[in-house]
Amino acid sequence: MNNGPHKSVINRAQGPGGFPVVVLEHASGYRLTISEYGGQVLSWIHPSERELLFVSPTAFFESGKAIRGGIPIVFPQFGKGSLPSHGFARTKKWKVVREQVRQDGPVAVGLRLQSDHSTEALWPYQFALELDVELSETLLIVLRIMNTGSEPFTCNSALHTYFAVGDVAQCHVVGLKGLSYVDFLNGRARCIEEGSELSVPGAMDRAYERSPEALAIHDRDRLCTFKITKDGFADTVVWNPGEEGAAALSDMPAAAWRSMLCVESGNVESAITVLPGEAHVSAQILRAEIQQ
Ligand code: TA6
Repeated sequence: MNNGPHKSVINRAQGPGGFPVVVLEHASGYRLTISEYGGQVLSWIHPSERELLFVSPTAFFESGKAIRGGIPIVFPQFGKGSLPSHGFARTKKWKVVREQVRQDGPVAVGLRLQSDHSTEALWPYQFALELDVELSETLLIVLRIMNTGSEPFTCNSALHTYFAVGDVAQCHVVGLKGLSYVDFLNGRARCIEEGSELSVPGAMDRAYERSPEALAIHDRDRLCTFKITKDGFADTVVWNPGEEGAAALSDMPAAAWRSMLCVESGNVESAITVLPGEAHVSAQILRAEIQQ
């Protein structure tokens, strides 16, 4: 039972760039904003009014361009390749297909994206994606990838979460010890994570393979711990562009590299194959614990 002073409610609004957004408010005081463009969570606010996700102050909010921050949906390709970087799902307009407001449970919204001529011109398969976002004292995101065609397809998927941190150099990630990872900043060298706490003092771009269901990010600067629980996402990507990398991005100030850390649940090194008529379901739960 929610005993918070707030009421659970869902509102529609116009977000940055005029993109329609859905705003979820939960009785616990947590709030969330999701953009229909990209099906992208843009804001997740703690009851203390602290923003928990990073969105670049110079992010683009223009059709056809990816929004730098929040929780971009990566599909059907991770990273660079024959398709636009991280695929096309994050630059398409999704449709709100479900809203659920309960005073004694999560507030939820469902969005859907299905293949069309524009996607089939890029990637010749029929699919439907459904994204379920449930806000309570945690943030649950479920991604269903359905094969609505007659041919099997193989794809990547990821929730490319940009966590807001005080100073990334004072953060570390726990749960990766002993895992094999691909180091994208070192010619895709395969290495083994030796440490029980991964510090991110600067640029880093690694895909940890077959990572555990539970990981944590400890932000010693803002006295905040993010707990990540995942299912159906085999890998975890840890990315920070560093100052030079951020300076090379047209939608991120150089100094902003310190204020974010991407820890992404994904099927990156382990692509997924979906047979006709079948669906692949993956989920991630985020919890923020702030030491008051
Ligand atoms: O998730 C890490 C990564 O693949 C990095 O290599 C970097 O390219 C980042 O994603 C951001 O990609 P984007 O296409 O959003 O600029």
